[in-house]
Amino acid sequence: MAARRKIRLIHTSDTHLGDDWNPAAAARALAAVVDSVHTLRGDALLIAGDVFDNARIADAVLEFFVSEMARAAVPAVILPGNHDLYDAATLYRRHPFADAPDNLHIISGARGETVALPDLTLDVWGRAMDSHTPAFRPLAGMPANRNGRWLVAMAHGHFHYPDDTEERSSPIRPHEIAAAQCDYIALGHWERFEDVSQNGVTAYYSGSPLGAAGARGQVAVNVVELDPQAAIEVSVAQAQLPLR
Ligand SMILES: [Mn+2]
Repeated sequence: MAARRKIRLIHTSDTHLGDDWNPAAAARALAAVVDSVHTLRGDALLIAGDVFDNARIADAVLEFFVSEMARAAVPAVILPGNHDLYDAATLYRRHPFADAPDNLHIISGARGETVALPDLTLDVWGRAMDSHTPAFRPLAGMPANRNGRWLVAMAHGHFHYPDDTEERSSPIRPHEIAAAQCDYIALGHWERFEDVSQNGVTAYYSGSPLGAAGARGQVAVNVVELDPQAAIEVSVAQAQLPLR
């Protein structure tokens, strides 16, 4: 059984690159997130869906993203969301991704896929969204075995509070978080930072880099510390960083 290392993850979501309203702002925010990986000495970057705003975006946006992931240098794990579905027409199979650097990992399995990062003693699991419907359950089928490594799940969907009776697409239920056999759940789909941990299972929305920031001219990311020696093995803090 591999000894788990102390590692630090940078978690964000909903960067919406190529959005029609303010594409320059979205690009600057992504660049600031990549800067944060260096500034905060992150060991890996997780982007939990809606990386891109829509499937019509230009190749130049995809090329920008791929080059930023290369600049991140650490492993970057990407989970498709409802704005950037992994379906038959997915943008993730367009040609800019053919030249993607080795550190870029795109979860593409709609029934669940694990990205193994043995150098970090880390497995990252997620289900790539192929359709945004009530039947798509982002946490269904999470593996229970941890083979001694950290297990982090990524999920893009709507958390239903216990008193929330509305039926929404890509639902995430409290009992599913409570029953999860993982160390952290990196959530995306909401613009705001939110702690939705249940029964000792740590689960947070990061919010979008700009939407979760406390002030103009800043971005916010989640900093996830995984430390096997600490009294609390998993801790999450929000870091605010300047836009360039
Ligand atoms: Mn979404």
